[in-house]
Amino acid sequence: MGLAAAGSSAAAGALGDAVGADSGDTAASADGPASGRASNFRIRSAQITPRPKTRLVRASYQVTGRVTIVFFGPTAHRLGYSVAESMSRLLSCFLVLGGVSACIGVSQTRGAGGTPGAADVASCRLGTRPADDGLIDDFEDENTQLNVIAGRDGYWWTKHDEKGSTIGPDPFIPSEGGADGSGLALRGTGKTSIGGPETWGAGFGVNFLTRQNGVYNASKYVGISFKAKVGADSTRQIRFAIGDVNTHPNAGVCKVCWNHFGKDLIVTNQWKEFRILFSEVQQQVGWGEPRPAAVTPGKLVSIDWSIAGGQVFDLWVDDIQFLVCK
Ligand SMILES: [Ca+2]
Repeated sequence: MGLAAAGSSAAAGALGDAVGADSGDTAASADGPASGRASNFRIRSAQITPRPKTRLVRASYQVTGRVTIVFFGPTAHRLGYSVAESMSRLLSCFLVLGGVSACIGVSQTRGAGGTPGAADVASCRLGTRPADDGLIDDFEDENTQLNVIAGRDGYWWTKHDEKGSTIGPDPFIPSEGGADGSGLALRGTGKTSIGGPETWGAGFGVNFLTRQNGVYNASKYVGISFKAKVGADSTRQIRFAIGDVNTHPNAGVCKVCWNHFGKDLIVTNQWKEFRILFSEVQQQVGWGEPRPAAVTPGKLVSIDWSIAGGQVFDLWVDDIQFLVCK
């Protein structure tokens, strides 16, 4: 998504950062300097034109202060709401520079430096709901394979470092006592060691595909939800992460792998639903190569829940689903 407004380069720059704008798909025209006061801006006219043979539209907004904002962006369908709405929101972000952070939620993000595989990340103005074909697993079938839906066929696995960290049960099968009164959930228990960089802890997760080197196209979804709780004596600090084409070694891209896009969570003793959008997950700071700006939903490899070193853990998850926009 590109946006630029001549006459206020600082403002355009700030917005460019917020929406991941790229100079290759932006344009601007103006016949005079813009006023720095947001209250001076009003939309005078708008023109939205589809660009033939592309998935883009060209939106031109004439505002007071004699500034024309020209916007090239994806079709309304791709972002899940109308171009007019998105433009209005972007414009609001532009006019109220203090609200730049609010712009990020509607942004697309391009991989830094043209990183291979970096792609669009959308989020939802009206919230999310489980996708009709979004169930990853509810564990009620008692097996160790995720639900075979929408091309997914992977199996659950555990991981732990070689410095003494543990995880069970073995075999790693669903345990009785699911969320919302259901029969089964996936439970991982163990203890992680304290030490140097090789003491990275333990966790469990699933690859979407059994095929080696397989990447799963989840671009029709916007995130993942799940329910989770921890046992009474467990750490509450859990990291949920999504491995993709740029972070998982199976995809053959990363030089420093395993820094998946994720979110650090506090999980309580009561079942609670977490909704994690692709637009909000981030790599951990300071390591990993490459380090693109966002996860690539079109090329996912895995999801997992991890416990860092020096913890006792008893983590339960259930009802794991892909999300779409409402
Ligand atoms: Ca269940």
